[in-house]
Amino acid sequence: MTSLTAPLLYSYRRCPYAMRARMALLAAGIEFDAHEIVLRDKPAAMLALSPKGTVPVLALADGGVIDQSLDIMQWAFGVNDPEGRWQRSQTTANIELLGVCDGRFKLDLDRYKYPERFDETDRALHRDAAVQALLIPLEARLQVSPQLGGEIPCATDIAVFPFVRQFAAVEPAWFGALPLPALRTWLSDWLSQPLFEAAMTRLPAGQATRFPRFNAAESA
Ligand SMILES: N[C@@H](CCC(=O)N[C@@H](CS)C(=O)NCC(=O)O)C(=O)O
Repeated sequence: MTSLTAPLLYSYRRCPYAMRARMALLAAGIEFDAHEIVLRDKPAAMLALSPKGTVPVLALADGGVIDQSLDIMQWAFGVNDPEGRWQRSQTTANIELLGVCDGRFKLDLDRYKYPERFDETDRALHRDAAVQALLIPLEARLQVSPQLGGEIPCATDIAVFPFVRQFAAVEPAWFGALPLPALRTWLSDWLSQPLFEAAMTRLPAGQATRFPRFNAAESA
């Protein structure tokens, strides 16, 4: 592989794991190239770096490869994290919440959103289980403070948000009627954040492109 001048992120715009990685890279002010992949036709270069074939994959200029979204977030905030987003995310409560998000909640979310992929006939069961597993505990947390990081966001907010967004978008009216007001406020705040908008920039598929820089100060 030719040497990289900037980290290269293999990404997929709508993937919640890739979203959290892009948001962390942008929040940390890291310049990176992104290669928007087509999931059914993954680039050979990406598979050579990470044969498990999931995005995101971050190829570093020093030859290192990081192929788990949370590890990419940790790496990004390890480079630059003036607000201490990573360190403030490392509470027992936040680590447990993230474990539920990536575990039980994701499993139920997939069976609720894509029942046909799982031969699932009772998607409401998974929808309700997802609410119990993550959304109700999230509501309890957000009743106490506006962000999982307290008054300002931490890495857990960034990591969990794309998954709650995906859940809410399956049946917006049903989600909107849930007795989860603090969660809804948190979600709509994140949906309108310039950081999220920047992370959702559309790039041409199939090639590496410099990801437009995000300047938090300019966007405030
Ligand atoms: N544990 C991985 C999970 C990543 C993942 O499952 N990404 C999905 C897209 S959202 C993927 O690439 N799936 C492979 C496929 O659909 O072929 C991470 O945190 O990065």
